[in-house]
Amino acid sequence: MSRDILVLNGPNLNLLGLRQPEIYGSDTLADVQARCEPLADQLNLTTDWRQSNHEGQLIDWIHDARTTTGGIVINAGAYTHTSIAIHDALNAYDGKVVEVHISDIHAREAFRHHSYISDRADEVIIGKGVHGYHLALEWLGAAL
Ligand code: CA2
Repeated sequence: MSRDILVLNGPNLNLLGLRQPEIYGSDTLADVQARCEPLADQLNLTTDWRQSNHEGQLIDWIHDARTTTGGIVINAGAYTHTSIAIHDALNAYDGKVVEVHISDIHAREAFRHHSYISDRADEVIIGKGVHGYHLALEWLGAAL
């Protein structure tokens, strides 16, 4: 199985580290990526990091990943709680799926408690801050 991993980030995660540090911390997405890359190397994984604010773009990238990757790490942002379309795209994906949330979605507003991603995900990492991305790569490193 391929050890190429798509790390997919959804809407507003381009603002990570720039706003609401009390919830999401002060690292930017670029900081998180830079810190994860040496770990990915150690685990013999190759990562492709992408972020989009557009549901269709995220779905197109999931479709492209079907033939090129062994796993997807996905923080779908608020689409987690709304998108049957992303759920369906992940169901058409045969590799491993790890869902990451920086904050503890179960300790926040009720509308964040349900995830359309979780029932497809092979592993779910919630509320560990940006360290959740490291944990996701470690899980995939062992699983693939
Ligand atoms: O905790 C997470 O990782 C979330 O997926 C983040 C989403 C939120 O809608 C989910 O319920 C939980 C929001 C990402 C927005 O990120 C921002 C970061 C800084 C400033 C504003 C938004």
